[in-house]
Amino acid sequence: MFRFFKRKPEATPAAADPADAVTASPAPDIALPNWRDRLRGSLLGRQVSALLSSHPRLDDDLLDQLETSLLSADVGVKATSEVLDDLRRRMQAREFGDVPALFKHLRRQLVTMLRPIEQALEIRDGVKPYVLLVVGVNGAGKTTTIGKLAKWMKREGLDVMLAAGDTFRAAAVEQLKTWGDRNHVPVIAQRDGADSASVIFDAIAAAKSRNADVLIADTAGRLHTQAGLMDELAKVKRVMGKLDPSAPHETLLVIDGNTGQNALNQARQFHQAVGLTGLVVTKLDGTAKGGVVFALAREIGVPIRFIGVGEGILDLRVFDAEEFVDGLLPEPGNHA
Ligand SMILES: Nc1nc2c(ncn2[C@@H]2O[C@H](COP(=O)(O)OP(=O)(O)OP(=O)(O)O)[C@@H](O)[C@H]2O)c(=O)[nH]1
Ligand SMILES: [Mg+2]
Repeated sequence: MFRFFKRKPEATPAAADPADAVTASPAPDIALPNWRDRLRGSLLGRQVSALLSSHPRLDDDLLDQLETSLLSADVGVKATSEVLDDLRRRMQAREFGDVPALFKHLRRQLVTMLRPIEQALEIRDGVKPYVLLVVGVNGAGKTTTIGKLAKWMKREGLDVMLAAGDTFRAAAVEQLKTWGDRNHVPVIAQRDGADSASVIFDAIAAAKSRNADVLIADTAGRLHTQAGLMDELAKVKRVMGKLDPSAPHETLLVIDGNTGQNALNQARQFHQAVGLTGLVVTKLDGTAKGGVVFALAREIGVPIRFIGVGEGILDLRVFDAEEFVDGLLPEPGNHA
């Protein structure tokens, strides 16, 4: 009855199709050889791992430095103080024999914090088309994420269509069409400057008549503080509901992992405006700090469906709490 978009990583990459040639990494349902390295390169990963190897003694100084690392990597005050209070208490009770034991516990704490928001996207079989509305601030990675998702869904055997709901930025329609071409999926678009709600309405109608499984709607980037533009999103949702009262079935907020604590404000405002059902945190590769995922888990509570770990069509991972912490902070003794 349900289709879960979560798979165990497989050992062997599947045969590449020509579109894959543009990226260096294998598909999201396959273990990326380097995606953990990309996470580990984050500020949180680097600082905490360095602390582990440089600080031999269990003392207050270690905890102070850990606290600074967590805060500077965007873990946020709430999540950081919870972690530190617990570690301090356990250290005083002499629960840890050495520094690696403390770090092992830290990893467990972090996984526990992320567990509640680890919920894979489900595409219900009986719902056709299953409509995803993708929203977020400018440049967060919405259109790229849609391209990656379309790729993935196609691999799962789903019939996918895209709606070019970003009618604001001149090149936006072309950008989505490029992703459509690479994935061999149709893109429903109108002229520049058309009304976003009407494009998406037409696209749902087209997806219904073609009996498509999934429709993913792109939208223009907007600041969460721009009330008029946030109202426009609410209108998009209302108009979608006219064709299918249960649509959108998933409202995804795409957040740039480098946004810092502002990510919390974005999530709150978008949630209030359109009722989010899932998050995608992008750009966790490269220079990301990495900690914002914990702040989102602790303070927003909306499931993180996917993480983006690169610009390529295949650089998307289903969010998995254990896998994420593993990637970020390799187990003591497991430092590559
Ligand atoms: N490194 C990295 N770059 C990413 C990732 N996701 C997206 N990008 C890049 O971020 C930039 C913006 O991506 P878009 O997909 O155009 O962002 P958008 O939210 O659609 O932007 P607007 O439509 O202008 O609001 C592009 O250069 C993407 O290649 C990611 O996971 N990692
Ligand atoms: Mg875009």
